[in-house]
Amino acid sequence: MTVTSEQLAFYEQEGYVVIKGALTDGDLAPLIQEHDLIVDEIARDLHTQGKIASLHENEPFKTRLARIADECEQVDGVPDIGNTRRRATFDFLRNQRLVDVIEPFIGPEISCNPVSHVRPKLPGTDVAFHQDAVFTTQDAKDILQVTVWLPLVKATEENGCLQVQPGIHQQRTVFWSYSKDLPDTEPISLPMQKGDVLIMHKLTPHGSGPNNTNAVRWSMDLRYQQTGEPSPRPEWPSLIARSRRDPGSETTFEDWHDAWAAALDETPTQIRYPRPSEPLPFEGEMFLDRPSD
Ligand SMILES: O=C(O)CCC(=O)C(=O)O
Ligand SMILES: [Fe+2]
Repeated sequence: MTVTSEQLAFYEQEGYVVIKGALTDGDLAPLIQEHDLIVDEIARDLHTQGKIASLHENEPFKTRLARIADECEQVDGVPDIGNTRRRATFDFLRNQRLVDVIEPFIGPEISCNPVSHVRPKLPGTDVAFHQDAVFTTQDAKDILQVTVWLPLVKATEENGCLQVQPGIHQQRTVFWSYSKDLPDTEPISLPMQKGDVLIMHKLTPHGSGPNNTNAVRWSMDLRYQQTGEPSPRPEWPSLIARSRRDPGSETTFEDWHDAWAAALDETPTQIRYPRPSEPLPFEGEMFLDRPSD
């Protein structure tokens, strides 16, 4: 699937664009199966410890973790990508159809940085509005980076699909203390089907309302940037998803796996970097410079 010039223009204007049907069920199935297995492992572990009475084995992917969480308060998610470091997840981060969608936004030298997550949004939970530009060291604050958000189950208003504040990126401002400073504009909801991919500017405020269903709104939120630029979280590994200049430099599963294991040994929990206390102008490139078409 190629991204059209209309979609690129929409992105530059609005600060987000949904590419419908960018991925196939076959692209998502291994990732979903892998997370189904991760949930199964969590269930067996808690059951062995006597913390849940049932394995909830007959529940499908979209509800099983919620039923486990109902029984056991300590369950509020699953271990993240770098902690589990599984092969289908790695393969997905480099999925050619996914990377094809990203290339028009940041160019052909593409890294996935470690501010990338799997997110099982449980019933009742929401996500406060923020810009992704705030999750960074000051060294990497100006990099060109896109957020790639995609659902693993259908995302609806009812289960708390993503919401964005269109056009705010054009203020070229980082609202570091977002809860007190973000502009107060009406957000729009972005219901999405499995296979749809949202590309979002790092200055676009977004969040999501409460999940008012009894199922889990599973999604991935990933960050891609140009290879060689500073990482917003340098203590954890990035991976080279595509290099047109030097395909041999693309990261292998084994290297990615071992880099995460070593990095988490050193720095097991996320560092929260100091943030400026006031909104500041964004000083990086807003968009990829591309020849006008
Ligand atoms: O999935 C959500 O509800 C919010 C995710 C988010 O903040 C992000 O993808 O950057
Ligand atoms: Fe975010």
